Amino acid sequence: MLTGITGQDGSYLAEQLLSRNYEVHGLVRRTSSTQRVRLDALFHDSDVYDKRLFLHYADLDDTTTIRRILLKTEPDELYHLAGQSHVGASFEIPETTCQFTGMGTLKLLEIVRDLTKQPRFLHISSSEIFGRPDVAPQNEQTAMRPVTPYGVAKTFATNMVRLYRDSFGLFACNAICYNHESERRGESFVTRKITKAAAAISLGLQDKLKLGSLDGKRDWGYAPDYTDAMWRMLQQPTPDDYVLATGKEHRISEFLDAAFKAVDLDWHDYVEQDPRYMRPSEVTQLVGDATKAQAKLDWTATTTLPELAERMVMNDRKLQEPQCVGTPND
Ligand code: G4F
Repeated sequence: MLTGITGQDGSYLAEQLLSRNYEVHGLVRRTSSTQRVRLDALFHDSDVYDKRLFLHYADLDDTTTIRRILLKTEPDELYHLAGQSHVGASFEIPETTCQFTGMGTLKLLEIVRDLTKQPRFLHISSSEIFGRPDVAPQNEQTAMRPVTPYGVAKTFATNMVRLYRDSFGLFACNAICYNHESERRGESFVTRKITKAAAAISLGLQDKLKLGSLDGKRDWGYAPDYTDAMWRMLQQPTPDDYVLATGKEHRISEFLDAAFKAVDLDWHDYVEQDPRYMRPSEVTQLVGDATKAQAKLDWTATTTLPELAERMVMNDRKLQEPQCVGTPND
């Protein structure tokens, strides 16, 4: 059972589980019906949809419906990936962020606690819990010092998962994920915004790219690697928390370099700063130490930043080419 099955991580995890012969169930919001594009291939595969992949309608705060679905489907594993995940937006909608990202997790844990057959539970936590840490790189023991509403909500949820594991004996794990991107990344996150713009500019469909602060550095990996680690976490003999990261910190300008280089352009000619995309506060020095995941899960993030950027730009060119009339860069 997956919450957030229509998102980037949910869609990759669903594919990986299906390829491992799982029967996969996903919770979807009624309003997310137009957001199923990432599941399109599975949805239109008559051997998969409604045979090995099942979707159920339930909002994260609809505990009665979720309880009913869990009682009926009796999942072995429950991957909780849903929530308001945009850090910038969390400053605009802190209550909604805490309601879904924080309380949504607690409500699920409460339901699982009452089930006779309890599934193994995975919560997708975030490097945002570390906020402005004293140490770099961070590991599972690093103190949580969030500085964004999203980070505060994730800290609450992460601690609740630990509490339900320690106090109520749930097989509950936190995947403490650093930034992970892909061709399926939402278009408002900085990497996808950049790759989509680089592709559009190279096709003559866009002139400028407006961004917020370029001072940030991130530890950026490739999303399917991270969902694979999530599955590995639930196959362990005991529940635990794991940092999932590449261990490499890059500036936003390095991602810009790689993305625009993939289409033979120089980003300095196109990028403008726009205060609308600046945040009231920013995390710093977020870079993860995934030694434990490597040792216990036999997992490492392998995709490099230039590979990731190029892959995303080429995919965005393919998606936008049909809109392009005439020769690119005429
Ligand atoms: O792409 P971002 O929005 O990612 P952010 O804030 O690091 O959060 C992502 O990663 C977290 C860790 O895994 C997740 F928990 C979270 O759910 C999400 O997936 O922003 C990255 C950086 C920031 O410093 C931001 O200020 O890019 C900077 N930035 C500059 N211009 C921009 C923009 N970010 C966005 N979204 N849009 C801009 O125009």
